[in-house]
Parts: sequence; structure tokens; C-alpha cells
Amino acid sequence: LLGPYEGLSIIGAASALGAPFPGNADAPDALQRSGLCERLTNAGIHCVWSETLRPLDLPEAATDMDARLRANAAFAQRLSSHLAALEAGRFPLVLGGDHAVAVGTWRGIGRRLGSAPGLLWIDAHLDSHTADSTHSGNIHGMPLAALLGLGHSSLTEVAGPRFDPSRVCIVGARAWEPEERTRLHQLGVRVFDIDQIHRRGLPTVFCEALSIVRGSDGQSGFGVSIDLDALDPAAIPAVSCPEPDGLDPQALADVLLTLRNCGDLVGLEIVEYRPDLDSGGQVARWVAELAQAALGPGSYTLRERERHHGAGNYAPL
Ligand code: 5AB
Ligand code: MN
Ligand code: MN
Ligand code: MN
Repeated sequence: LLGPYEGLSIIGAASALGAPFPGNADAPDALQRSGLCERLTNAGIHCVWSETLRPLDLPEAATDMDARLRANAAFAQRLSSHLAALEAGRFPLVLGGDHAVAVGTWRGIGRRLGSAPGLLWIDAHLDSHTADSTHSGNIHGMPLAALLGLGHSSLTEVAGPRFDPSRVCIVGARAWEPEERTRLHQLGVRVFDIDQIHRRGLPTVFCEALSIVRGSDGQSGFGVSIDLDALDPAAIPAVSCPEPDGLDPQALADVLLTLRNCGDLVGLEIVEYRPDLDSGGQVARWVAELAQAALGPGSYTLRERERHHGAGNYAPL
């Protein structure tokens, strides 16, 4: 089930069950209204909006941890099943929602492939807490640990394969608690933090991270999860947990162009967008820009239908 795919299917994951603010739940609808699909179509990407999944029952804001774990796991389970059943020719672009939806996205894509792909996690945070180590109690701080098989059973048992820590990398980290850093260190997950990116440059770090998540055979696929808070909040303020000193959005778009040369990209996820903080729609435009950078003309992931109609080369939106 590696590419080239016939086209892109957008799946909205309209959940804010894992975050401390409700705004993430409106992100897929706001992105759809912003014309994301049309922008990508104009960029030569064959794009359809597949479906937007919404939580079935909205629990009270301040229910106990167990209830929140169960609600997040139930949503992730539905998302996993949706991705597992996605038509073979479609490349999935999942739009969060807060980052807790990633448990469903990636387990589902693993089911679809028959095994876990590598995973590049672009984030200011490590998202590797468990229900026992979390300080905040927020589930969107736990999805990476859950994908790796650690944490509360409701999350680790979402259907799909466990991810292999030797094929997972984090890029852009700059805010964490000691428990999650230690956990990742013990598992052998490579963390490229912002200091290392400043020292070595994003292109060099991105290239090294790609070689880790793609593995040696280039056959088992890899996915990319972009938490928008990896980017600098001066440019991208519309996120739930802004952290200063982040990646420049254009610099990230530039390195994402590299993904067009990979035929083994199996999914892209963009999460944590807060439309309630994006009245000018700037951040929505960046979401389109990042997806276009990864999947636009010349991409080995998508079959290039437009070639015969003489579509031009990569043009910024
Ligand atoms: B995000 C924090 N580590 O556990 C926690 O946005 C932040 O998905 C989590 O990366 C941030 O609440 C979760 C303090
Ligand atoms: Mn995150
Ligand atoms: Mn984050
Ligand atoms: Mn804390």
C-alpha cells in the first residue's frame, strides 16, 4: 500500500477531547471553509474531503481522568477504523483536532499497511507522558507514548500495530517534563531539539531524521505528524500550547519539499490548529502551504494527473 496514490483524501478529526481548550474541535470545518481543498487542487493535487469525524458524546469539561481517557480512546478507535478502511488508492491527510487524535490516525494507517510505518513527529513537545506521569492531565500530551505501547490500556489498545521506537523521531522539541524525556531516552527514540536545529540547521537535521524513520529498506513506509506548535508562535499564534523560539514556517515548508522525492510517505497529519485564534486566516493558509510543500507537483507519493494538461512547476500559493 505504498504510493503512488491516485489522490489525496482529507479526513477531519474534530476532537478537542485531549486538550485544555475547545477550539481545536472546530479546526477541520474552519480549514474546509478556508478553501484548503481548492487550494491543493489548484496546486495540481487531486484532493477530496473524505469525512469529518466528531466525538459522539461530549463529556463534561472537567470529568475525571478515566472518563477523559475513555472518551479519547473511543474517538481514536473510530478514527483508526476509518483509516484502516480508506480506499487503497487514497493518500490520507488527517486534520486535527488536538494531537490526541494521532493515536487513531497512526494505528489506523498501520492497520491499513499491515505493519507500523516509521513516524516523524514535528512538535515543540514530546507528547510522551502516560496517565501516571502527566503533570497537566491533558491527553494530548500522551499520544506518542501510547503509539509506542506505553500508558493507560484504553489508549495503548486502540486497534493497530505498536510503533517501533527505533523508527520514530521528534523534530523541533523545546518544552518537556523530565519523565517523558527519560522515557524516550530509554526507548531509544531520537529527539532533535531546537538547540540542535539552531546548531546544525534544519535541512541537515531533517535529512538525518528522515533516514531514521524511513529505515534501511525504504519499503515499510513512514508518516509525518505536524503539531503546528512546532512553529514559532510569532508567525503561527493559533495553537493550543504556544512555545517561544520555534521553527520558521517557511523553513519547514522548504524542508518538506524533500518529501516529494520519497515514494514511501504513507500519511500526513496536521494538528492543534485553533481557528478561534486565527481571525485573519493566516495560519489556515500555512496549513495549505505545508501540505502543498509535502505533496505538490513532482511528488512520488501522488500520481501526477495534471502532467498531461501542462500544469506548471511548484508555485507558492
Ligand atoms: B501537544 C505538556 N507536556 O503534558 C502536557 O500540543 C504539554 O500535543 C503537552 O504537543 C502539549 O500537558 C501537547 C505540558
Ligand atoms: Mn503534540
Ligand atoms: Mn505540541
Ligand atoms: Mn508540568
